[in-house]
Amino acid sequence: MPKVSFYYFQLKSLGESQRMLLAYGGQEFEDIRIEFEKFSEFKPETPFGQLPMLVIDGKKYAQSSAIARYLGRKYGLAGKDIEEDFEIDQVVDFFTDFRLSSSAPMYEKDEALRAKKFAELSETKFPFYLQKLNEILTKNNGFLALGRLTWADFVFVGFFDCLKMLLRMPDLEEKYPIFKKPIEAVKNIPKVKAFIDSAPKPEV
Ligand SMILES: N[C@@H](CCC(=O)N[C@@H](CS)C(=O)NCC(=O)O)C(=O)O
Repeated sequence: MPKVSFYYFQLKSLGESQRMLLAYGGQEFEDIRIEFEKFSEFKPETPFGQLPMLVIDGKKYAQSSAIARYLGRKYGLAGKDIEEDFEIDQVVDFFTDFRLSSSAPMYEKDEALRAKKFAELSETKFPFYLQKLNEILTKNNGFLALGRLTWADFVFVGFFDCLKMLLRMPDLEEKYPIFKKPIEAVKNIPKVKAFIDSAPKPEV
């Protein structure tokens, strides 16, 4: 078995999907959580100056979606042909658009501007993304793509708590009950559940 280390912060956010995928694949890995205060020292050690980073037998890889896609392929959670992969990729890219839109206000330093941006997005963009996700999950039998479990579900589930915080919607899955389906599907896989139960539990 290769020696695998996964580096991220003490957050779920962009790193939890890959941790859960590694657990799903039965891959032993060092789960390294860098302290925010120490990251500036560590930054030059990463391929693009950011985390997450996956290290396999000393070789470094970055970009959360690329890592999740790689692990999904490795552990049988990808498409059966390139058209099916296309379907998974498009939904993950769509979810990335939503993720970036939801985090946009956070980068606004001025508090009044941050509130304004959040209010605008809440009116113009978030309802569209949420409705579309609801449609996608309904069409796919409670999964993100292909009507079955794929690595896209891990991406969604890994970021979900962060999404709720960014949207300021702690009851998101009550408003959209079908969102519970991929969460239950992923978190109840025995190897994933064992990882979650034993891992640190950051809120988002
Ligand atoms: N496109 C990258 C974005 C990664 C990213 O934004 N990482 C943040 C944490 S969530 C980070 O490393 N921030 C520290 C910094 O940029 O200095 C990915 O998907 O992996």
